[in-house]
Amino acid sequence: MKLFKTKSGVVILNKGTYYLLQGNWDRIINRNQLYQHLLEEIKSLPAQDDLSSLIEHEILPPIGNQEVWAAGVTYYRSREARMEESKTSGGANFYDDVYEAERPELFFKAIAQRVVGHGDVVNIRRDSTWNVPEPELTLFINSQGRIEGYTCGNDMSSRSIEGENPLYLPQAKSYDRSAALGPCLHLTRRPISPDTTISMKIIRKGEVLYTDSVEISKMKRTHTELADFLYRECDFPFGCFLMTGTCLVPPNDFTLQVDDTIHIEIHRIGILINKVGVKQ
Ligand code: DO4
Ligand code: MG
Repeated sequence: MKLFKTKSGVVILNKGTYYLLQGNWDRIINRNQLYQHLLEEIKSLPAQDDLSSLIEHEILPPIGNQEVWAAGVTYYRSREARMEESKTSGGANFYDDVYEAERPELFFKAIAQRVVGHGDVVNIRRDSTWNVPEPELTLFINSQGRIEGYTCGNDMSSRSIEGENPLYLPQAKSYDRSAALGPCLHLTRRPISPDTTISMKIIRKGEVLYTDSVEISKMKRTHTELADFLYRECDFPFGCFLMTGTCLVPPNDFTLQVDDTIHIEIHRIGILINKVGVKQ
């Protein structure tokens, strides 16, 4: 089941049938057993004609008052890339240590105001020389700490700022339009399958400059382990989005440019497409 937040209400797509649900997004999504709950609720909603044009023209990021957090160095490829970029700063060992440690790296990524949705523009920083998208399976965890849904996430990152000094991580990661979520919130009866693939394509002037994909089973940690750590000492009254880390890192000579297009696809969830811009 997919939930699209739109300007006209929440479009639910279940087994090829569309429903339109009115109400507050935060209240709709913050329930235990959300998938089961909505399966019951749509029984009393009229099936609608094709609402794909509503999704196409009125889509919003699938977020309300939730915070967005992110996990780091959860895949070996990210550990490798971070160690490489930070070797001159002397920070390389931090990444090796956190990959092996019991406690994961979890960092605050964004409030909803800094998040964009499908079809919108993500920014690169004007004071950064090396910028990449990070395609990440993103969990929706409700206020009770239960993982209730999934979406595609882009953890836009400045590798030049992060590589200069690990203490600059918040500036490398968190700025206006530094996070994209969407296109929908995907709800499943059971936890997402480990053979789910994440793919990313970066297009410049019609040419595909980078394309790769990975299965989420390559991740070192489990989703519940990340969620449990995040909820240890934090309450999230509206629930929370948690990006689970990247495994896809373009080669070191690649940096994003304004007008590039980023496609992030997670099997069964959908495709999140964003153009790259810069603050005006
Ligand atoms: O430690 C730096 C950030 C790591 C990250 O964002 C990732 O692995 O996805
Ligand atoms: Mg990341």
